[in-house]
Amino acid sequence: MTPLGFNDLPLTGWFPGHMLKAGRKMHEIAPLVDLVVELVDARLPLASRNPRFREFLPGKPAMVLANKADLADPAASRRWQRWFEAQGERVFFLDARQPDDPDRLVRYWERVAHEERERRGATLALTRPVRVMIAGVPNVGKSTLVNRLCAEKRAQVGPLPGVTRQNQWIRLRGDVELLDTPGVLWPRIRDKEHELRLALVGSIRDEVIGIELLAEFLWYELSRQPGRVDWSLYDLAACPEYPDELMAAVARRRGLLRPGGGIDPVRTAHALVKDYRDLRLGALTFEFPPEETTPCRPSASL
Ligand SMILES: Nc1nc2c(ncn2[C@@H]2O[C@H](COP(=O)(O)OP(=O)(O)OP(=O)(O)O)[C@@H](O)[C@H]2O)c(=O)[nH]1
Ligand SMILES: [Mg+2]
Repeated sequence: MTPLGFNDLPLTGWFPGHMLKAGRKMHEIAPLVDLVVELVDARLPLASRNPRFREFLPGKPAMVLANKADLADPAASRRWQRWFEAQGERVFFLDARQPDDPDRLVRYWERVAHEERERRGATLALTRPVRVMIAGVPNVGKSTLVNRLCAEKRAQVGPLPGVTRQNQWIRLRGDVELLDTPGVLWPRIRDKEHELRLALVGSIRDEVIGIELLAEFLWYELSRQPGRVDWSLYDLAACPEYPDELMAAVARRRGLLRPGGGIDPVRTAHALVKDYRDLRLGALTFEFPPEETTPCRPSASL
């Protein structure tokens, strides 16, 4: 009998009611917006892309911002940049907490919105503010970006998915309005590994998955690119062959051994996941570009 793999486990089907409502609202509001900016997680640039956004928002000019680039492997991000460009998509990698040149981003959005107006035959400049919808899966950094681009902090931010519950328009200086939207997943995730990756990057709550399973999956991901991980954190020279060995090393290092030598499995799992999220194990990307495809149209430069 072959051992069970992660994909043999059932999906949780986590799709809280507020996401259904938020998706409908995005669809309703789409006619009012000039441009859709979709935030994805730089560590999972395709797997964190909600395929339904393009159905909700057909025909809208769009750009992809791959956020949390500080947590991703820079070489992998460069490969992704080339891949998106080859698809003719506008993409920009950033750390929303400190974007390099926020004004440049806003000026670029204005330009795209005006070009779109011209393309549709409008001869006059926009007579109302440029409206930009910020969309993306939960916890990807939408509200953080909105706050960075806005002089005063307006949008609520937090480390768990599901912080923003309603659409909120925020006026920037100049003539741009941003719409911060709640994070929206889609009802049918591809498979268990996909769901677990979304959980690792924080788009699905840990308790929905179970912290011990999440920690075991993290070991699996670390074992797939052992050369990029800082194993010295747990006094290890290399990736342990089995997840239990990693857990034992984490428990030893974090003082989570029980009298008699056993480990506290739940606290150890939390410690490992937290070390990863706090960037103590290294900057890692969990998804790599599919095979190179033929370019279809050139992407606009920022
Ligand atoms: N390291 C890192 N952390 C970030 C970045 N952007 C946002 N964060 C953090 O990610 C967490 C989620 O940020 P939010 O802005 O609340 O995310 P959101 O997409 O609005 O989340 P929901 O409203 O729940 O959908 C917060 O703890 C932020 O500080 C980034 O570029 N790098
Ligand atoms: Mg938010």
